[in-house]
Amino acid sequence: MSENYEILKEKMISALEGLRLCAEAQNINGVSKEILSEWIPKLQKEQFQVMVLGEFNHGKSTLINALLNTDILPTGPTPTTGLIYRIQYAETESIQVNYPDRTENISRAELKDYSIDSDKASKQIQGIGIHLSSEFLKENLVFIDTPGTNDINAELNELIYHYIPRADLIIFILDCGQPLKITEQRFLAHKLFSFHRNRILFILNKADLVTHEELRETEDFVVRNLKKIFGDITFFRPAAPGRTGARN
Ligand SMILES: Nc1nc2c(ncn2[C@@H]2O[C@H](COP(=O)(O)OP(=O)(O)O)[C@@H](O)[C@H]2O)c(=O)[nH]1
Ligand SMILES: [Mg+2]
Repeated sequence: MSENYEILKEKMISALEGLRLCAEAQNINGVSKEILSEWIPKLQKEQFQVMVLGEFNHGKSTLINALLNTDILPTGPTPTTGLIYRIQYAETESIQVNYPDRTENISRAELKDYSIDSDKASKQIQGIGIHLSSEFLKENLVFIDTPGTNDINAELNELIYHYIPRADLIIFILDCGQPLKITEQRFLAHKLFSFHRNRILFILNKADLVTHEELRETEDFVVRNLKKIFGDITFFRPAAPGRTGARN
C-alpha cells in the first residue's frame, strides 16, 4: 500500500472524527454513533462490501454460497423470512443473531430455523452475522445477502436502504426465466438509479434453464432495457465454449 494512500486514509479518519464531534455537539447522536461504529471501522479495516440484490428465488444466496465454497446460507424455492446476512472472514466460524438489545450466538444447524417461518424467526431480528474461514473473504471482502427486492416489509426496507449507500459493489441478480420484470425495472429506476452504475454488476442467472437462442434473446432484451434506465452499460458475454449450462 503506498505511503500516499496511508496518509489519505489517516486524513479521512481524522475528518470523520471532526464530523463526529460536530454531530455530538449538535446532539445529532445517531450520526455520531454511526460514524464511530460504522464509517471509521470500515475505513480502518479497509472492508469492501458487496451487496447482493434481486428478487426472491433468483439465486442470490446460491451465488454467494458458490463463491465462498459453502452451503451456510439458506437457499431454496420456498419463501424465507427475509433476513439480511452479513458474511465476513474470521479464522473460527461463528454465527450471530442481532437483536436491538443483544446478540445471540447460534450453530449452523440452528441457522435453518431462522430462515423459515418458525418461532425463532422474530421480527425483532436486525440481521445475522456470519464469520467464515473462507480464503475468498480474507482480503476484507464482506458479502451482504438480502431478501428479495419484491419481498420487503417496512422494517427491512429501511435496513436495505441503510445498506445500499454503504455498498462498494452491488451485484444485481436477474433470472433468465423472467428477465427484468416490471417490479425489477421499477426497483432499479427508483431505488438504485442514484447508485453509480459502475458499481452495479448485473448477473443473468439460471442460464442453464434456457436454450442458447433464448439466452441470446434474453441478453439483448436485458441490455436494451438496462440502457434505458442507466444510459450506457458495459455488458460482458462469456466466450461461447466457456458458457456453462445453457441448454442446446
Ligand atoms: N437451475 C438453476 N437453479 C438455480 C440457480 N441458482 C439458484 N438456483 C435455485 O433457485 C432456488 C432459489 O435460490 P436461492 O439462492 O435461494 O434464491 P434467493 O432467494 O435469490 O436467495 C434454489 O432452489 C436454487 O437451487 C441456477 O443458476 N440454475
Ligand atoms: Mg436467499
